[in-house]
Amino acid sequence: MAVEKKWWHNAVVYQIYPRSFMDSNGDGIGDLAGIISKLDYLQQLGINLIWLSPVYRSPMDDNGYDISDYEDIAAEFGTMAEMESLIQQAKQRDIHILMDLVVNHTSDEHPWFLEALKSPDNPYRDFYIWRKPAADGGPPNDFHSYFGGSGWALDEASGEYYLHQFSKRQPDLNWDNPRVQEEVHAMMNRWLAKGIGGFRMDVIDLIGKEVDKQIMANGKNLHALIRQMNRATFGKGDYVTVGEAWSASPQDALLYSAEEREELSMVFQFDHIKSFWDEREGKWRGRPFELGRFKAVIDKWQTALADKGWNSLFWSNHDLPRAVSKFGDEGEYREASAKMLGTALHCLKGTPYIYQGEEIGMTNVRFATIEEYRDIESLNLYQERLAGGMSHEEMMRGIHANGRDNARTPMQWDSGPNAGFTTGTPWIAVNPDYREINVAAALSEPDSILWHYQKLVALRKQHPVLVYGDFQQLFSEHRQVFAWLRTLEDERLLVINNFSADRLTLEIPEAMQAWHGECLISNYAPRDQLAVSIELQPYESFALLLGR
Ligand code: TEU
Ligand code: CA
Repeated sequence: MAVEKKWWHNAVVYQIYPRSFMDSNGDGIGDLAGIISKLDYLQQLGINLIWLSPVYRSPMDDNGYDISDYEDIAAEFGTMAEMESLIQQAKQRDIHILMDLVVNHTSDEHPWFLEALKSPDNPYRDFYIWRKPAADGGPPNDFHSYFGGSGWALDEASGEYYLHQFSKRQPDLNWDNPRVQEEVHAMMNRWLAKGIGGFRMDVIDLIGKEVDKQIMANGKNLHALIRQMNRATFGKGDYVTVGEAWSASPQDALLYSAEEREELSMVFQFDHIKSFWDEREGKWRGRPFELGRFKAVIDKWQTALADKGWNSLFWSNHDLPRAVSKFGDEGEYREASAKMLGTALHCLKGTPYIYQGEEIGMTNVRFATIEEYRDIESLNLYQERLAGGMSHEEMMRGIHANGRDNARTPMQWDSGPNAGFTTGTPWIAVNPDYREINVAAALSEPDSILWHYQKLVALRKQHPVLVYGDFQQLFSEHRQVFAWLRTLEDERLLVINNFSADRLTLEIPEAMQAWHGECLISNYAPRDQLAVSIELQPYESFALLLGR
């Protein structure tokens, strides 16, 4: 049985990291007014959903993923009136806003936590997770925070420890407490009433944690909590909900996203990213990209979800390196490979996400010193890994390749000072390649990556086969080519991508040699037919709507 059709199935999501998108007032920090000023640009790109990384009030220990008031806007980003204006002005352009729902943890400045700190009897104490010290007075167990050090922090006043999976300024909420559930649901409903399109749910796989068993992801209550949230909030309307789930297997993804489960619209999982991380050192000692591995992971997900669940498609986000740097070529073939990656992404099954700047082929940054970095993860883990014996050079290589600030340097709007992002001093330095790589240049070049992306976004609306077609991999043993066929009733779409800088000859099996049709998109001369063999250019890719 096919999935039930939804309005957003053919939509493309654009992710905005507000701090780095557009600064309207010269303080060096992107803001809501800056986003509003770029809505026409986004409308022209054709996207219908914006995932807005957090703009709530926050001490910004983790750039807003540490929230001290879910119902107010950080002063540096603007006001609630501007947020409401953004929602309305986007809607006039048929764009809906997905708010980032960060409810695994709050900031340590959230009033709930400030109350909880007052005493173990405080009514808010149980909003968080407290344990007595171990026999030696140290943390209750050896659970480690993702941002370095113990995942337990001592509250000196009471002598108890609280759990924080991320920084110690991000205490974990206790989702076993019904009052936490009620408060969060009520908050979500007030946001929905403002007219947003739904939520992207930060680390949602962690909320069912079973702390004493050290089970953090996929705890036993996880899916019950999500179903309950669905019933209490977004399930009442036609909203889009995206669950960030680093831990998800395809089987888990079906639990989150299968229609009849009444949980979420889709999952946002990282198998294709994690498969290039080192088993011990994680992303700080990444493995080189290898297409075979990549194809196997994508194939696994395309096949497993098929028409029972719904997946997100992305090459990058605010936690990851730039797509073209990771999976393509930053140098000679930057444009060709960025277009190829765009084509591959939009021709898979699921909902494509464009991370800000991807549509112009922005690249990783390589700051020379650790002082130029801003991300709490890179800064903390630099200290921790060096203390553990890793060399400065190796850790810097890890940060250059996979650090989160790669995605967080300012959006490159033009070739003027600070890439047109700010008239002041940007909170993090602009990537020096902005003189060549910027929106103004892309807009004026008919062949640019930007117009290629615009075309891809439009194609998903025009051809249901891109949205609903079955996925079948072709040439699965090939080491440089990733190709597939999408089929929907009598429509067939052939997609061929050369994931390498090599010119190569692709031998076509006899049964396919006569295939021909309409070339929907390509990054070299359009092709309208196959033959006994075809010569592929470096990073060449094309999609052919096959005729009968
Ligand atoms: O990310 C979840 C998360 O697990 C990442 O921090 C991940 O561990 C890291 O990027 C990989 O090394 C979400 C947000 O997307 C991220 O920005 C937040 O820092 C984090 O949650 C905490 O809210
Ligand atoms: Ca600003």
